Amino acid sequence: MTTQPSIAISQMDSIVGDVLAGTSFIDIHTHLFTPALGSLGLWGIDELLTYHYLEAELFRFSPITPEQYWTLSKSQRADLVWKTLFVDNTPLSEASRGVIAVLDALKLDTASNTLEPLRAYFRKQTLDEYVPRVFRLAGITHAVMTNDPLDPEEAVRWTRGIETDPHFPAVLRIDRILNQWSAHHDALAAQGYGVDANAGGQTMRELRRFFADWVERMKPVYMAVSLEDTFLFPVDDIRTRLFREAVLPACREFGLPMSLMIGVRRLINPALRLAGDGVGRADMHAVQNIALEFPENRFLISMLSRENQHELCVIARKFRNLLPFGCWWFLNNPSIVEEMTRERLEMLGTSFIPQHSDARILEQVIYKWRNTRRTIGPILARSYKLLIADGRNVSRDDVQRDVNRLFRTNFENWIQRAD
Ligand code: RAT
Ligand code: ZN
Repeated sequence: MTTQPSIAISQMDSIVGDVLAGTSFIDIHTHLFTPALGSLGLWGIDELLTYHYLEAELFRFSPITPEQYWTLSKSQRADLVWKTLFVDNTPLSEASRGVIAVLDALKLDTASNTLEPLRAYFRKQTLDEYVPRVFRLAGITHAVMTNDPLDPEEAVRWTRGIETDPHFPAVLRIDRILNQWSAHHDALAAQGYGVDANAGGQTMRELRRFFADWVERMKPVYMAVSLEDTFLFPVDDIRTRLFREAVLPACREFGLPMSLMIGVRRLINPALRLAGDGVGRADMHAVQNIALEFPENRFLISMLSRENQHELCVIARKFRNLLPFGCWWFLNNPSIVEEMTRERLEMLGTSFIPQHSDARILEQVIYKWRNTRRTIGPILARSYKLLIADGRNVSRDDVQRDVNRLFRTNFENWIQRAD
């Protein structure tokens, strides 16, 4: 039992808000890169405005066709997005409001008619000072990366060797291997591994050797894949075999959790490119079967469809090797974050990770984490108020312990636990 004084119900919102503001989080899934990976890392106003979430919105407001849009230069695209979504229209959507919040946090003009003054500001920043400042503004200590060993631009940098950066832990992302083996086994072969199109012969052993080499090179904190809404497991296909015979054994060997992000419906509008993906409800039998078949693997799980969230909570209650995380992509809107977080607290207590940013552009962590704190604060406070009403005092230490768990130690324990 707590020895600290109980928080009065009337103080709860402000104390929870305080604790959230005063706790630095670990951002467990981003598409950011350590500065050591050079031009792979995106930042600045042109990148912020050409984020694919905003590109999708642009085509709802502008008559430009995707084909015309892709012929423009990056700065022309940014100019068009700014004029369309921020000057000619009110930036009310979550992604557009995010740009406003970033500009405001950096004390820049949020209603500028042109981008030039903003560009001038970003040109003056140097990453060694700017990255820590952005992390401070976002209230995070770490941005976990997404690293693709079969991306030619990225692989060459890792192979040459980069200095590891404790603030940007790596993640071995294996979509190309698990989702498109037929298109990518050649790339593995080109890196010197004896794999073949049918995943026969030495393939599994060689793929495990590939993982061992990349684990050594990247020192990842977990392995990851995103999967379509149609994903089923097990089925009689190459992916099931790769998963069973190479990926999960490698995770066990190196003590790494496997992250499964399930529910994307790829390129429902191909002309939009990265902005063209959609969502579909997935069959949760796949998650259940995986959890049951591999009790010695640990899984981070995020479902993209709102309709899958309740089932995920139920399955997580039955399988301690599953850790639900994040309100991913189309779910990262206050209305849905609210609903999902309440449901998770009610069904899982603090045994989940409420959010990750999925930031692709450095400064996005500022608005994404600010919004998370703003949305989740009242949800947490509400749970404590209910607990007090039911007869248990809640101290500031209790709140601090829970916030640490949700936004730091659940993840730290998951990536360190060797059982
Ligand atoms: O949220 C996004 O930016 C998506 O485009 C995806 O990258 C997704 O988060 C993923 O990791 O596959
Ligand atoms: Zn992502």
